[in-house]
Amino acid sequence: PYPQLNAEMPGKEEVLTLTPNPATRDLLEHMADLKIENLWDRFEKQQPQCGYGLRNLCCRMCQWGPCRITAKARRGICGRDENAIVMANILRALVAGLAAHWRHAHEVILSIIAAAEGRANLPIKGETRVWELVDKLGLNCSRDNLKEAALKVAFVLLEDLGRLTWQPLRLLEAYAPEDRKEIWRRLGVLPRSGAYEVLEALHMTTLGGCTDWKEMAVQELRSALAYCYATLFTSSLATEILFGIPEPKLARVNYGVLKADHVNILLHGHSPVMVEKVLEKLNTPEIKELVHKVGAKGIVVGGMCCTGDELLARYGIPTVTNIMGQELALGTGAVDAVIVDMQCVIPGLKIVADCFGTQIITTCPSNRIPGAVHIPFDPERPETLDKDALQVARLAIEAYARRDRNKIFIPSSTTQALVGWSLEAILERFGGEDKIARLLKEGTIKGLATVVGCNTPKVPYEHSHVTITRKLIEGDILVTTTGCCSHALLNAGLCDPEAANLAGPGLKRVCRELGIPPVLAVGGCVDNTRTLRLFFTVAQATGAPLAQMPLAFVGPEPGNEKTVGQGVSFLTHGISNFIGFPGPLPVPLPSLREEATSIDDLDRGSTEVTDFFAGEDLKELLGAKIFTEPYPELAAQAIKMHIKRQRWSLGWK
Ligand code: XCC
Repeated sequence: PYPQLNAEMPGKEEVLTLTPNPATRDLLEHMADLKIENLWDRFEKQQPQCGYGLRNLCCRMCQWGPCRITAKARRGICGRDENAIVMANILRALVAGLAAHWRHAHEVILSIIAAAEGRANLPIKGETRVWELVDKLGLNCSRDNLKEAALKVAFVLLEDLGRLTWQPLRLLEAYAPEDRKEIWRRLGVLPRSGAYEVLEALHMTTLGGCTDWKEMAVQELRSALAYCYATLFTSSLATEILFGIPEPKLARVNYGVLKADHVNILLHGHSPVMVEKVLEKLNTPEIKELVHKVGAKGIVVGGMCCTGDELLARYGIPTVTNIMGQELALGTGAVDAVIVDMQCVIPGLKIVADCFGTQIITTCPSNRIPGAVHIPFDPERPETLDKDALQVARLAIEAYARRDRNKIFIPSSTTQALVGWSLEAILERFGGEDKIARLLKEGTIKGLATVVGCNTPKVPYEHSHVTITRKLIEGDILVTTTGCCSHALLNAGLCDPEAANLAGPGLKRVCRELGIPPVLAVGGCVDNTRTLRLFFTVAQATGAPLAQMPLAFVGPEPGNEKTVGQGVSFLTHGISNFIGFPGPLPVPLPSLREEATSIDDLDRGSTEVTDFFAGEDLKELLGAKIFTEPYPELAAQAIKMHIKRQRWSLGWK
């Protein structure tokens, strides 16, 4: 039998001690007092988790199984070995994440089409982005017809989502650095489209399909490029076309933004199209009158997860928390309604909502929740969008009157942040990419790291995100952030210009001169492309190849299947990954390290696959590899060493 792993999993006590946001602690204790269950309670009940599953050594890809690899049974029933099983599991996780971003991109692109054809009452605010794409894609458009241009761009993006015959991705051709394209061509990993690569990965991994793990690894890289250019770039750029490119602005964040005597509405999910409309409706005289009628003093809108990040970046709408804080937010008893779109809305949200009479409104047909009110947005039937958004707004306000308001507990803390760091905003504030290149070369800023991703109950909540980031900025490394990690860093005050005090001398000086924080919140997870484009631009300005630059992708608390593609996207560009426990790769688990000689080799999961991604093979092919380190202090150390090594290789002191 495999050794028990639960000894490594943090219990509630450890979470209470280490989690950096005092509001989290207060709410965890408050919910325990009220005897309301949350994900930490369920996590405890799941211990010990399956050792085979933890190592990706369990195969469930047919109905002969499930099979698992043991010292006695070295192969599954069909004959698959551990390498093929592990690689297939990782590949399937990556394309599941791809499918999620694909659906997000699809909704936003169809919304542009509806807007441009005049069928939806939606704006096209990102004029600059439309013309940039027209030029980069070489489209033939008349300069005085924005709608026609947006329509043409949208159809190209749509093609990248779904093309089934061989042709390289248009967005990859338009945005990827030339030296990278050459490497991908040589490796044969250029993708056809988002949809095609998902289907091919599923096809390869089904019973009796591909059992050569190396070919599946090639499909992993190909799928990651589809993920990056066909779904992340498309979602991010399409959203900018509709709603504009964010600019820097001050905001307040954290649970304390909720107000007991206001209607508190949380917006949650990823695709911000419907909620943009709802925001518009919340400002109408009709809704304001309703607020007055239900006896509230006003409306507080707060954001969660990536929809929250989008609205924070664009409008400075306060964010509250991330995926693992969603039950805690409702645990305040102050939330009247949560309007959700797609992804990362956990079922536990509705369970806590029912304890307080909070109204949950679902707006995406893919994300239904039993017992929630469903008012769907369909970009192919956008005629009812205004009416539906008004109805959503009305329901959210009316919930205030119905709810029991005796159990409200709002932790007082709020934090200031300077947000809205689109690529353009960063370049403008620095005075261009050449300035950033100079600061890097002379060593005033030692490197650039993006610290991103989800949360996982397998490490003390938000502790890794905040600890690593603090250490990096102390070491003069400028950090960008998105997604759930950004909520941790925002609430910890690291996105406040005042956090310059926590930075090393070089970074501190730069932050003070430019009035920026040492951690730049660039948006939702699809906006990792903003960081990627920043990396491309700065590398080009220094004249160094991407793979030699002092850059890092850091995902300390991976949770969702979507995180696999994020990391591998950066990897394909020659940017090494630093992943916390439990990474998507089967690496020796902490409890096993000391005992590594006394346990069966298989305890590592698939050795060959691990060696490929975390060893020198991939480094040789792509110039980057995956490091896994669950302990945040050690992870920060490893990242700083990596940055140093990269600088040495360039002859930068
Ligand atoms: Fe979801 Fe995007 Fe992960 Fe957070 S970070 S858990 S994917 S909300 Ni994107």
